[in-house]
Amino acid sequence: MSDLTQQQRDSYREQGFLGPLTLMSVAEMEALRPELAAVLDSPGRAPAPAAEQVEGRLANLVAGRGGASPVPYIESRHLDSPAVHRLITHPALLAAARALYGEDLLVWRSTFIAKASGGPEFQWHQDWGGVYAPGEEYGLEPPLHFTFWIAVSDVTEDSGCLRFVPGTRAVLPARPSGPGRRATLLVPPEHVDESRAVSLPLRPGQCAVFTDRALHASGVNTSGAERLALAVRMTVPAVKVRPHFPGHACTLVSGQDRAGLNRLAEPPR
Ligand SMILES: O=C(O)CCC(=O)C(=O)O
Repeated sequence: MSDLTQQQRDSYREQGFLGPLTLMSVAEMEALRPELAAVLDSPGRAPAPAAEQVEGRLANLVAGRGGASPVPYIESRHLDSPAVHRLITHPALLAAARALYGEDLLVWRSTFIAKASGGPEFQWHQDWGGVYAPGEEYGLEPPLHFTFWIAVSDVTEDSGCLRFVPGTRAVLPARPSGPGRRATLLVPPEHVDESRAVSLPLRPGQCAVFTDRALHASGVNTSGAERLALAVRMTVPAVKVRPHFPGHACTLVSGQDRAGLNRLAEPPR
């Protein structure tokens, strides 16, 4: 994949998401898998959150860790793992990101999302505002971010692929999924026209890119195998990012940081 076509760029602006985009072959991603599995077996820099913060989305991500917080294992591993850093700076990903947002680009977060066999659905939501508690500021000023969601395993209808309602650009009403301070904000069914929803299955090594207002969900994993993805959260240097754990820093992945608003991380060795 090189730069995107004008039609792909227009479609992204119109629909709020684009994919599948192919970063590498299935064989190449499968060859990377043992290295990524080793990363997921050891903790990185992000500390486990306080108990009252392990709600909603995070609770869904507790897969096979005996109830221990998954956060140190899945959160922003590009800060300590060269293999994950190579993924977030993959030339094809960056070419697509530049075609959509210009030369200067930051990764402010990445998260491995392991949906275990039998793992639950993610209900309809927008990433806009969903990272922090209702009433709390978003953490990005101004609030602009977009996600490259990379399939590490096969991501099929059965394993709970992403689904989108195309063309959602408005910020929709949302309710917290539960009582926790950091519960995911979910869009209630009356604001979701499921009849228009489209599924986006991905082969290992493919990705989708979506905006922070893209209305998306994913189904229960009935495939019998773990569904593994890496969600790469990006923005531009003109956005001030609130550090979300001690030692957090942004990573400049393309161009220059002419704004100087954020602490920048060196690539891991
Ligand atoms: O991995 C999933 O099933 C949902 C992911 C998602 O909602 C996101 O990355 O914003």
